[in-house]
Amino acid sequence: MSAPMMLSDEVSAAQRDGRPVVALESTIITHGMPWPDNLETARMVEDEVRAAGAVPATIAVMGGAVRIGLPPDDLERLARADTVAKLSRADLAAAVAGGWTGATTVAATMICAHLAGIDVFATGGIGGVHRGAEDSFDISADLHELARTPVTVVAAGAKAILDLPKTLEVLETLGVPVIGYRTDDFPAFWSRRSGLAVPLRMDTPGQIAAAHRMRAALGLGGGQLVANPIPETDEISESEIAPLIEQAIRDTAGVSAKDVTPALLARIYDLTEGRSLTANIALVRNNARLAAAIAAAL
Ligand code: PSU
Ligand code: MN
Repeated sequence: MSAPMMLSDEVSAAQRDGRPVVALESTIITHGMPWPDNLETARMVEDEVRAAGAVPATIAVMGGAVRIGLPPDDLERLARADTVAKLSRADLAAAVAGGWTGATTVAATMICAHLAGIDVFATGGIGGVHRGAEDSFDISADLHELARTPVTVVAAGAKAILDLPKTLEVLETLGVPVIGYRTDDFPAFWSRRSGLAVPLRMDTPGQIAAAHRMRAALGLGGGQLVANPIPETDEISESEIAPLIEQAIRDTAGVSAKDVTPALLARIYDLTEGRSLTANIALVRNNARLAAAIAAAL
């Protein structure tokens, strides 16, 4: 049995002609941003990829198939829907087999991108080790996926709601290359710097593409995390956001499992009066541009 997969016309044409393709996730649309900013952002991010000379492939599960590239109507349907499953490796097959509508997280998007032969993927920030994970054991499946699926993921670091030192430790344990793009400091999503050293640094898309190919040549398997800091003009400083993150964690006590990240993002949106969303949009667009350049280099 082969995977039920449906490519958009735009993506099939690009693959036929050997043009660069960038995968985009859909959980950020359904669980990461409010309507209608979510749809507007999804469109802007796709346009950012196109403007940079690549073709966007937004990934989701709809109608019993893995969808690679969503035509405008389906994108809008997904963005408007209010009962969409948040899919990771554990529930991807159940969702496709069961005909659910589901949004793919970083982990599930990597799996689907790889199935479709797409090497590069842009998102906002990956999931990681939550604060208090020593009690809750809440560690995102995104980290394990980076260790096993050969896709290069461009993100503005890991979301600052997480325990960033522990997230970097787990990435190191799992053998995931964490590459600072033109930075020596691991970016903290809304802020450019976390104060933590990033293990590797590269300054050109060509270097990142070469490292991606070399992992395959060496038989290493797994992906790479490219940590691309939010543009300076859009960042929220660490000193401003840190107390709001702590407040949001207190306010969402009792939320667990898959609901943790969406609840924290929504609370921080309120506490920053929407500025966290403006920053999130800017950083995703910035990641889309870099991902397109890496895909072109590959
Ligand atoms: N990047 C964003 N916003 C998001 C996400 C990424 O800017 O909402 C999503 C991704 O889909 C990521 C998920 O995989 O958050 C992490 O969820 P969890 O912590 O439950 O693994
Ligand atoms: Mn979790």
